[in-house]
Amino acid sequence: MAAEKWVYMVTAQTPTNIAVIKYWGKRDEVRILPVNDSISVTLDPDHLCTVTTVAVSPAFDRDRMWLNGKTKKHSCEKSVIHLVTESVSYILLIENLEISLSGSRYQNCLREIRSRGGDVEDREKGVKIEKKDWERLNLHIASHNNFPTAAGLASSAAGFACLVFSLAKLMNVEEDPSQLSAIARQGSGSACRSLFGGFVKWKMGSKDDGSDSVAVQLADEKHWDDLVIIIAVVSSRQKETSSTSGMRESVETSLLLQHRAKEVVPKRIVQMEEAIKNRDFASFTQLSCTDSNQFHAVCLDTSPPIFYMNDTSHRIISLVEKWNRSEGTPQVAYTFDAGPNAVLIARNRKVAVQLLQGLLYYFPPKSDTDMKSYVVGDNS
Ligand code: 2P0
Repeated sequence: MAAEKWVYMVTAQTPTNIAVIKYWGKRDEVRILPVNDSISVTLDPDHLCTVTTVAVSPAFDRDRMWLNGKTKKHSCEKSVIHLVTESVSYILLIENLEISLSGSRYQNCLREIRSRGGDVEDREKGVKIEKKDWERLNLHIASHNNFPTAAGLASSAAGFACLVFSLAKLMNVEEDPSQLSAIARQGSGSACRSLFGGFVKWKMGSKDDGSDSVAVQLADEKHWDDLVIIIAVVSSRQKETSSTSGMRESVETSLLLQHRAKEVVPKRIVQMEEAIKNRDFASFTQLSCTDSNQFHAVCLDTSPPIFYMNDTSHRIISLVEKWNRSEGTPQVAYTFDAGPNAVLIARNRKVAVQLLQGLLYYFPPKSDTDMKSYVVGDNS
């Protein structure tokens, strides 16, 4: 490795994903192995996503990470780290935004990815890194979510998927996305599903080492591109019970979770795969809605009970249920993660427009700021 003070970097952008058959509960907390399979849809990368720049240099004295620095392009302020790739120029304000990488989830991801690093050579920039160098070279990581962190919008899914993906590119790791998904899974379970677009299944696997607990793509993003996803942000506050501690308490105390994992989800997974394959919106809606409701029932069955949805969430469910019944055939599917925000999946654009009109009528924004809270995603 040359002794020059070069910096070599890669920037990646990764979307978040929304589960339509939920992951809730681990059988192994360290390796992050789930108690059931799950299925998700990955959002359009231009909407809810994480952008991460990873950089390596012999000048870096330790691994460091900054989260959610304000992106500010073409500035040269002192407290700024300027990260440039071929296509993107990012400057992240780093003051007070450094986070610790000492947690086992970060350490597991970094260790796994470093051990798979390959040779990298960029003659123009004078960069020559050999496989063995990855163990001792230090990394700088700057990551930014374009949506509220830890508000039940799967920020950790996009975050860890993007971290693993960008590091794999930086280190010239020659693994396929499923193999990378098993590394991202060790950062946050749901992250493994964000390594693919379209519809994705996270197979729980059966091996103790987790090597078969990976994500696979069921259908790509073009397969069912009539669907429009609207996220109604009911609250962007951080949730009171983190998913990690919530699911631990559910595993320890909820009998419904045991029944769900063993008896209910395996059948639903088969039915959901079939519904996606056939673009069967009626079955898709029925499965998504009942699975979301059962996940929240498990939360209520947990001791002490966990409340992720609020009155507004419940009103949105009633509205959608009434509308679907009045039309005779489902128009909109709903699903709620570990928070009160509604993820609404309209069968097509026309329905999405009607849905937005309905939301604005029944939940009129009180201010311009509220208006901006209607975050609209679209997977077409
Ligand atoms: C899901 N959720 O399938 C479910 C539905 C929330 C409700 O995956 O402990 O942040 O990092 O593995 O991945 C949220 O859990 O939890 C989640 P960890 P994660 O999307």
